[in-house]
Amino acid sequence: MKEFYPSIPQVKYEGTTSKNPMAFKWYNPDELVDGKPMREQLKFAMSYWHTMCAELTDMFGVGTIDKSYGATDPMEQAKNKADAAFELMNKLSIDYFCFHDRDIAPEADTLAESNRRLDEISDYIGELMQKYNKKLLWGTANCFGNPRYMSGAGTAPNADVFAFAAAQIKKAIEITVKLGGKGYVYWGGREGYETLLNTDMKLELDNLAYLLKLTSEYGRSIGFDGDYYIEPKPKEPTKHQYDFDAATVCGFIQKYGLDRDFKLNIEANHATLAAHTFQHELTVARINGAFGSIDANQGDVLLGWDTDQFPTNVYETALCMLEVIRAGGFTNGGLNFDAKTRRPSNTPEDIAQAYIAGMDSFALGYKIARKIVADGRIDEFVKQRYSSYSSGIGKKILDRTATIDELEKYALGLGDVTTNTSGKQEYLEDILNVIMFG
Ligand code: XUL
Ligand code: CO
Repeated sequence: MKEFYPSIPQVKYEGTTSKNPMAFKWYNPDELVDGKPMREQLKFAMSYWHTMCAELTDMFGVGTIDKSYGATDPMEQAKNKADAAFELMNKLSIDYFCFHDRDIAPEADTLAESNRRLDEISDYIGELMQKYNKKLLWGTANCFGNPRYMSGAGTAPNADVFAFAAAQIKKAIEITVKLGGKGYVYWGGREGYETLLNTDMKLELDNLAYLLKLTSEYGRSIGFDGDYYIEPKPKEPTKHQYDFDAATVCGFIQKYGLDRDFKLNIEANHATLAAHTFQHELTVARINGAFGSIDANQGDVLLGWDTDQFPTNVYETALCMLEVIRAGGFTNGGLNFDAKTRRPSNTPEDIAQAYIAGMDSFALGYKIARKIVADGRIDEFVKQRYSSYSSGIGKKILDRTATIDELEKYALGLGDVTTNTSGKQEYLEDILNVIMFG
């Protein structure tokens, strides 16, 4: 079989003293952590759309990297692309991948022919999965790229578009099930609005919930036993995306009775676009019982859009992995690199280097997160901070047995509150630095 990445070697763990750019410094796939190899704890996934498809175009220029894989015929190209994808995953020790339907097989003029192409390519991908021992983390449908979706898919004002989206998602779930995927993502591509002057928000939200219900129930009926994920994002492409942030999505799935089936896929850059930290979004998901999977990337604090950079900020990866540990680790989810190199980083080696840096940053972040837990000072401080709820009036409040009259009587007897203690943020931040760099 043709080798697509001759300049990329089999990347191995060499430790932090290594100066070899094509080696892992922290990620040691087979190292046991808490009784499981790191590769099973972190469950890294390659995003097909960025890595295999996107040519690094931007608003001002065409692509800077060629992703035609030596073919002009679209189906031949799709097969070569699949060969290249598995070669790359293999060389980088990435066990999982994620795709949109249109990433793996080009859309045709009719839905029937698009579906036939998907059948053909997914057969081929299934063979490659066996050969290379790779797994599908999640599948999804691209219901945002084609002009038919210009005003949304499930939230489109045109019922024909709703029907088309439902059929497209039905097929994407079938392909996900066929390839053994344990996750199916709904990112609300253009599910949002540009102006309320032309928008019936209630109808759109009710329709969106109905689309999720219909398609997720269909998935269950054909044996999908994994998790459905909604991926929040506040804006881009639409001015206002309905799945704004984790809290909004949790409210939405609870309102429409979808919370038993749906969890969240939290993306770092989407969190910061919503003016939240990555850790905030993960915490909101966890406390709502909706922590599912992660799109690992990072934004740029100086830019107001989704830059989808490979994550290298270890402070962020450490706090992310702390939340993953608190959530009990990944079950069906994992860490999908929804990330791309910068436009001038336009070689295959740059792509490999970007994954190495991202995987190392998460492996290091995971190690730091485990140290934070083992150190125990931060958790202990938080426990102490709320200790007034472990006895007396506090316990009654926590047990929900306190009455309003009792609270009033108690408050009247206090004179004033003199028991507040410091939040010690700086002390905690210092502990974090000592754990990270000490
Ligand atoms: C877009 C985005 C998507 C989803 C899958 O910002 O994150 O790639 O992850 O549709
Ligand atoms: Co994403």
